[in-house]
Amino acid sequence: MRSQAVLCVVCLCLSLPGIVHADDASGAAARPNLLANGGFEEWGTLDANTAQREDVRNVDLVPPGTAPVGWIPSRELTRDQTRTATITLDEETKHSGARSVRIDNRDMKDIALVQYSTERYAADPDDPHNLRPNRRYKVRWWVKGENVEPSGTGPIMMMFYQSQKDGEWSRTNAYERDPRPNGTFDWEQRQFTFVTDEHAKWGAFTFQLRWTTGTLWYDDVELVDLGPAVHVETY
Ligand SMILES: [Ca+2]
Repeated sequence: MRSQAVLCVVCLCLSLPGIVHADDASGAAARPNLLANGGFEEWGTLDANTAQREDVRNVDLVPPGTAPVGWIPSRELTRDQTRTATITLDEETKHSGARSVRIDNRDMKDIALVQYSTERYAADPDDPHNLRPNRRYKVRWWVKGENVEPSGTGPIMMMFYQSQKDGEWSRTNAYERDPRPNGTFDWEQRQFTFVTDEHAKWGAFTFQLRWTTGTLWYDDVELVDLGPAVHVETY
């Protein structure tokens, strides 16, 4: 009886269209990655405008003056402007390909690495990297840690998307869920999903060591469009 009951449950799950999760490993793997250089294989010199930003200059970059293409390093500004955080091209520790990005933080100031889905506030309607309205997205990535010591919110992947309605912009945040990375651990994949509203235009994706010391490596970051969002109305 018990095996029959289990079989029936399995059949029920397989027969319900709503139960077929398009965001499982096989489904998501077939979808294009909307983030550029998620494998951190391409590195280049920062453009002059970005390199001059004070929050960017506050990060030690290895090799000097370079960053993963498409990503912007940023360091919380401090009164003493002491550089105690490093973003490094790592060719020894990587999840796939030849490279990863390594972030070291030696005090409680924030350090971040951010990618915008498209040119901010200048979204071209035809830009395939724009976030589209009323869609369900998944962001996932691989991370490895060494001596990660959170104090507060811990290291996170944070994204936000911007919506524009009647000329006004509004921001919606989504975060990696607990438990967040802690201690020393080997490569693991983490992920979350989010749904855009009807006015969504573009988004930003940020790895951030917030009130946290230690070393984190990131690789194979993906953003995939899982399809139309399903809105449920209650009467
Ligand atoms: Ca890589």
